[in-house]
Amino acid sequence: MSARVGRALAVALPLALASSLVLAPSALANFITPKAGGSPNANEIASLYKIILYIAGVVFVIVEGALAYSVYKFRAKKGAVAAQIHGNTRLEIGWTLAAAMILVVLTVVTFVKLPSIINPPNSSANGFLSASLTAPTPPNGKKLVVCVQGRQYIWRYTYGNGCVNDAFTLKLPYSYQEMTVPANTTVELVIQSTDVIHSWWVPSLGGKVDAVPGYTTYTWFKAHTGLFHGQCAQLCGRNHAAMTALVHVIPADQYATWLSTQSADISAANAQVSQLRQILTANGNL
Ligand SMILES: [Cu+2]
Repeated sequence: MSARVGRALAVALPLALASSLVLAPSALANFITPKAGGSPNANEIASLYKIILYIAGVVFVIVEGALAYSVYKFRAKKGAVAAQIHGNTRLEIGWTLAAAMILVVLTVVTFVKLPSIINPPNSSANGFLSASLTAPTPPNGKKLVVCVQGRQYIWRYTYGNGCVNDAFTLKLPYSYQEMTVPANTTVELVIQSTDVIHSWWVPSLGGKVDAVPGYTTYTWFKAHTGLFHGQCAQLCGRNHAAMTALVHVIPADQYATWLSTQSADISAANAQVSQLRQILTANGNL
């Protein structure tokens, strides 16, 4: 390789590396950065991730650029004798301080962003509202509670206050796999598991939250209308891959109708089962 080609390469390679890092987030949206756009907490997670990614990218380019430059500039040459260097106090203090400063910046940015990821906001004025006192609660206390129960290998959703302890006595409506919730409403998810550890994860609607037997965990989202796909994110057994989730966000003014239709469908199905049970018992087949 001639010296000119080598010099050109020494410039071109770090440049290519830098531009691929800078352009990657737009070209590979949702591939190397988290999905967002469904809920404020998902958006905040994505923006925090990007800030850290960009800072890390700059550090990576500087360090790798210096490395590539040094490898090229100080490569073995005939007859050359390597310089013997025994430390450089100013340089060492410099990069220790720089690294410490970067950590301080990352810590401050993270703590500034965390509240908007953890604390749910109020539902919008056009949301579907019901009040409850359990955590996590928006400032005005108004939210929709949905209990999410993981079991091998399906998600069950029970809708409304009291879904943790009184779902049966209150005859609360429920559904499997597909959750239906109203738009612009702060939805609190109360997450439990009946068997092994599962993990509730709908990327566009926020972070992953484990469903752990014997414990109750919480998360929230506040979404616009649409369909949001999710997947159990904790290997929970041989059919783990089939444990998908779908969140169907409908306009808030249609929600009451959906709830009553769902309740009516459940009652009708239960009535059919009781009827069948009576017939089978009468026939001596049960
Ligand atoms: Cu699972």
